[in-house]
Amino acid sequence: MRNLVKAMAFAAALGTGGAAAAQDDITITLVPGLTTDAFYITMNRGAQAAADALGITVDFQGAEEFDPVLQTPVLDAVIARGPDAILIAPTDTTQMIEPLRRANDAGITVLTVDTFIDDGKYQDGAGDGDFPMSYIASDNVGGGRMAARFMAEAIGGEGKVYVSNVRPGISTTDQREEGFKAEMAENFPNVTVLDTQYNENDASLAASQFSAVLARNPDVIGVFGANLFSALGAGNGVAGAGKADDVTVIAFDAPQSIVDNISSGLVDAAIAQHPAEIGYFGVMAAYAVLTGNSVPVSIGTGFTVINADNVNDPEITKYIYSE
Ligand code: T6T
Repeated sequence: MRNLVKAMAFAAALGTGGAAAAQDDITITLVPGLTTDAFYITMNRGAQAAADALGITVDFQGAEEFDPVLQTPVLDAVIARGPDAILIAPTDTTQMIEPLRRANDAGITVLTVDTFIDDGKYQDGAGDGDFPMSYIASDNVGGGRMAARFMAEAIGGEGKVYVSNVRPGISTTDQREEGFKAEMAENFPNVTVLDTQYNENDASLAASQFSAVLARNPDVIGVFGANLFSALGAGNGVAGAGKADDVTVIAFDAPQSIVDNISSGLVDAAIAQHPAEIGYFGVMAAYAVLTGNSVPVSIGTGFTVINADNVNDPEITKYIYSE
């Protein structure tokens, strides 16, 4: 197996004082959900910081849209180049299992960041997608629950809200919706969660969906945008309908555009993930595996909530995603 050979070569190099040469030889490819999303650009920044610290090479190869049909050929090209490890945000829980198995079968160490395949519980002997070594990500169910609590508080614990989401089959956004609905059902029985609107990561579609929901439900008072594009579109839709004062928008993700919407009062709160942390610890975990160390099967990263009270605090603004 390629990884074992690498680990043995590395161990041998350590013994002869040649660690730097062996480290230089390690290559990891980070495959994001899509390349043009500030979330993954920030994740790559963290990954590069870890690569610099370790003296290894991490490259960034992805598709321009969040789509398993587009991610698969990118992944196949990466497999053909044969990095030591692939850190990937798989764009579908089931459709990316077989493409990733090809990487694993080629002897490439696979770890997933942000999203997972199968049930996300790796190395437990169960399921088709058990082979990745670790999953490094936010607690997305917990983040969805946080969003529900902020929403419920902002709307006084009652009224109609909905989730603007990407599409079913994406682990992160599915889990955020699950957490949001579970929290409302358990603790806020007077909040009605209307049907989810799926926008395919298209902020314009998410904006027009707000108008359609408003036409059917003139008393809608809240939207949870379950990722960057959903939240941006929901905010634009609310603004376009002249409802900024009446409708609460809770955003998942924190690019500058969402933060600007917090400053203007359009968005009430953003749950910022820590994508740089995901990239940093993803690379560190891959490196640990490649050098013969064991790693946790799951590594949880944090959140920072941004709202009008803290939006100018430098300790908070450092979590705004890079554009
Ligand atoms: O919310 C992030 C990421 O966590 C999710 O998996 C897909 O959407 C984003 O990249 C934001 O656009």
